Amino acid sequence: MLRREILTIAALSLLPVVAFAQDTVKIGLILPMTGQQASTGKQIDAAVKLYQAQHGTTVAGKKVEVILKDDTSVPDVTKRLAQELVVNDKVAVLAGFGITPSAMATAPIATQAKVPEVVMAAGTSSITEASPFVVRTSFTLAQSAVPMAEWAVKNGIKRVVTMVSDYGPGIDAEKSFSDRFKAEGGTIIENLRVPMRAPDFAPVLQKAADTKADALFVFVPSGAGAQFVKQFVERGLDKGGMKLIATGDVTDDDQLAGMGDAVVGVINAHNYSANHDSALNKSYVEAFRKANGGLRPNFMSVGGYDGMHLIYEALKKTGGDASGDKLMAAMKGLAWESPRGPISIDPDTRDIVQNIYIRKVEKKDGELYNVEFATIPNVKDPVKAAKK
Ligand code: VNL
Repeated sequence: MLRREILTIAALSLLPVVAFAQDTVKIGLILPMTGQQASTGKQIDAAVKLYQAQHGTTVAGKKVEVILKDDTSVPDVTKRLAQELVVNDKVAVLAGFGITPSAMATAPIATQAKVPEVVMAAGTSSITEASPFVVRTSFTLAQSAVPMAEWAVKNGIKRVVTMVSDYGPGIDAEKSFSDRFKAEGGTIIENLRVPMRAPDFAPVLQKAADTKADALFVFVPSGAGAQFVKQFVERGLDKGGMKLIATGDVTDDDQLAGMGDAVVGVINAHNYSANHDSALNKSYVEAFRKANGGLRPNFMSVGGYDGMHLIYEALKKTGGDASGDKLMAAMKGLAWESPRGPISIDPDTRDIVQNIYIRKVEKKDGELYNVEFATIPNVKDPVKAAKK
């Protein structure tokens, strides 16, 4: 073959690739699909797939393609994957992020590449401040911990010991709970922490028991709740008179059904329960279970589902223009009904505004659920609100 012919063939074969690239909006979805946070990856991946099955894969004339990568919840891996997705795959959006360190490691890439980073799981307040391209559809820990502290004070709990996972979201939960509890007249006896990776709760649980506090306030990340409850029960703490109160990460729908009767009556605060009473949530839970062998959706799943909704609605607003600046502008202020209730993106902080529910673990039709009994509407991240 002549050199010129080869070149022509090569050039022609490139054409459809170029056209395809322009008509396709790629989302790089980075999740922990294996390792300690695998349940979070599984829930979000399933929710993203459900969203596309229900809403189609074309928006504003563009095909939306999701590229899933497993970061095993190791932040250096998250960062490398984010770089590859931006440089090689030319993704228009980075999404997912099972834990705070992964979201943080990606923020400089989002800034440099001007690619929106949609945080669907991680909950440390400061993540949205790490880049103007970060937007969050999950939650912050202070959103749950502050209402939990207020409920505790109003319900006669006077002396509390806290126990959290020793990293970003745990430190936010500890501080926001303790500050509000003290401001309302309560006493914090001790702030205990456990390692985030492979935690053994036994030694801290012993310390907590020794304080003879009225209540133990706990945050552990999604996926660690069952192990915590097991050790809580093994130490006999469920019968010791010290109440257990928590953020809803502990009584996670993903694991709650297997936690046993020891958690019946546990009061906790959070943004989502599979038992949330709305028509939209009922159909969401049913569709999610049907598509995933009966799996119950948890709060991580709605972070993924709503993250997809945010991207789809932003693309509609820009008429399919997926440039980072335009997408970010379109995302600010969007409001919609989620399976968890009404939510919006705060245009000033790019963080989620949502209802927080006070719930009690109860048995319904033989299964454990977080049953909502009080609603604090439209909660903005209290950490950012306090800085203003
Ligand atoms: C984080 C926060 C992760 C809350 C969680 O589960 C959670 C985080 C994996 O920011 O790392 O329930």
